[in-house]
Amino acid sequence: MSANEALAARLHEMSQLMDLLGIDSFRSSAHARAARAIESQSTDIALLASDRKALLAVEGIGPKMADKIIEFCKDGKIKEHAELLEQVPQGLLQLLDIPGLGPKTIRIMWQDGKVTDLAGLEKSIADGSILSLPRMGAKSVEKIKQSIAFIKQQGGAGGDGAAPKRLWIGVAQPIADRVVALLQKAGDPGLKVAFAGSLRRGKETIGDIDILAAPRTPDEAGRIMTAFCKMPGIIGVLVSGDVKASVRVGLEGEFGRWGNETVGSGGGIQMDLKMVPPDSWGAAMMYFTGSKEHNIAMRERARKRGLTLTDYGLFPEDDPDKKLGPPHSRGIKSICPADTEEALFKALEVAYAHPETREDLGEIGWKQTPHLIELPDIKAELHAHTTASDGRMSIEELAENAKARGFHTIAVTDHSQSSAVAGGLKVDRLLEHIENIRKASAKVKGITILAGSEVDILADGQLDYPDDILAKLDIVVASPHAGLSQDPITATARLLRAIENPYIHILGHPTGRQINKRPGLSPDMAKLYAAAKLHNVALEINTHWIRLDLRDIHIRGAMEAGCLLAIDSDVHETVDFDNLRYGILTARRGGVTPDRCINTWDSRKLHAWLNRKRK
Ligand code: DGT
Ligand code: CA
Ligand code: CA
Ligand code: ZN
Repeated sequence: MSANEALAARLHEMSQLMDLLGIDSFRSSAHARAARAIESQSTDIALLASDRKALLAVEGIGPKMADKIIEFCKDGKIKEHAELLEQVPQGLLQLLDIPGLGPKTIRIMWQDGKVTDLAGLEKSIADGSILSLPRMGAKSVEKIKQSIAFIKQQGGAGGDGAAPKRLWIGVAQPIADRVVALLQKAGDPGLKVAFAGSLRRGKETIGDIDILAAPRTPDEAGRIMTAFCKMPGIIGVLVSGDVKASVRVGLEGEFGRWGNETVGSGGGIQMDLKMVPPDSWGAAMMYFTGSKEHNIAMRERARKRGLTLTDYGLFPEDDPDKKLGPPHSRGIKSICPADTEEALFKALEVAYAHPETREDLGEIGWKQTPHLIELPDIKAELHAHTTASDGRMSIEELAENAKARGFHTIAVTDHSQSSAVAGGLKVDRLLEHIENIRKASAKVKGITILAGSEVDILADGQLDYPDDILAKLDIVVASPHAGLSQDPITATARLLRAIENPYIHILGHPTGRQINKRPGLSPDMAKLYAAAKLHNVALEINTHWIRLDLRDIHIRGAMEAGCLLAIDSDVHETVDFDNLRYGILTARRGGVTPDRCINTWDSRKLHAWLNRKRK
């Protein structure tokens, strides 16, 4: 966990503790807002907190909050947090891990039902006493029961209080693709079926997979439901009804080098299916794509215009207190077509926001939709390994693969001498390798093969080959591999020194983080962006789903600072090329336009740019 994540989690918990204690909701939501603000900061919080003014400039952080943040950075804790914690039974916090149970409901269970932990909650369900609590019907109790079963299976809440693990996008996506295809086949031709939720927004980790389908007849709906609940790979059906179901499916597939990483994720992922009427497809996709924050802001926008936005369409607001039930259920018609998202955006006079940008980070005020990068824009792979170091392909195989993807350029960038475990090349072997690359290049037609290296950035920022050797390479990707627990100030100096080297083109996986595994470096990103821009170095978006480094919020910062980006798959074996889609999603989340990504440039422009550092 990075310092930012740790602080955000702490503030988020403070907000939940306040809700549990019934402290006024204004203070609680101020803490929740501050937590979100810190999560989306690309600068390490310790650096930010060293300048109170910079901290106060962050939207969502006022003077009192700033003091708490500074206290956290100095002492590693917040006194008020400890005081809140003392007033709440330890076991209640466990209950917060149960999906669908919020602090306000838990407060009622505690105050009125004397529930103080999971065992107490299970008991009150078993003896039926929970039903005497306000707003607790048989249906909501059944939901809670299912959620408890689910979370126990996931290894959360069972006592260690650990939240269930979110799954890498690269593991969730192939499962979703398979299920979408399966449901398509179960329905009649032309059936609308798609994944929504965090997966459609391209988030780096996925809590559960949300699938929508729009059957046109009850018979078609029945076939879809059966196919979903009986599909191969199912390990449990949690809920099943006429129009929705939740199941758990096992993990599957070929995960390449990091295949064993999926062990420990509870062995599966939850998948929700929701069936919706075809004429409200757009409204349903919009609602279930989220994010929750985006939805709330869109609904607020509708409300200000005297309208109600639901998952069925856009309606005149006739029931502000929500007493009459959803408008569509009362025969009221949507004021605009609701079968596409575009129609709804238009009716609300909001520029269309691509799913990857729906996080309530300003997209609702856009004058026009940005032209975001797309997969077919990518024309070159500039970070790839061969059997000379730790890759699985020869130079020629690699080049043929790249050519098959329609690329005009492939860069061979094997590891440098200090990466001994990855078969890094000593200088004499590198020189020989360059010769081999030139020979392969003469043989394989129709693609340019560049002789490069992925050069280690040593702990002090020196590169792993002397300058006269770097000068012989067409392209240099410099990346940190070791010493990834350095403090932010040392890490900043290290990466800046690498960027200043006159031979480097790309800063590879700049932080070295690995999702769910290690936080990596937390350099001062603003300084990194400025230096990269000044020295004409592209910052990499490494597309492997375990890295996705730079991450979305960093990319956003780099775009705002005017940097160039490189979207590279760090290819070791054929399947790695397929990770490009995750890099593109992440890039789009960061607002990357094609012109700013060097992999989209035509061959002439790209090679001219590379050569500028070789004269
Ligand atoms: P995840 O599953 O944790 O990776 O994240 P999501 O975004 O897929 O969240 P999920 O599966 O709980 O819900 C799917 C979408 O449904 C979510 O993005 C927005 C919508 N949604 C769910 N709950 C709420 C809610 O309480 N309020 C609003 N406005 N929208 C919600
Ligand atoms: Ca989801
Ligand atoms: Ca869901
Ligand atoms: Zn590499």
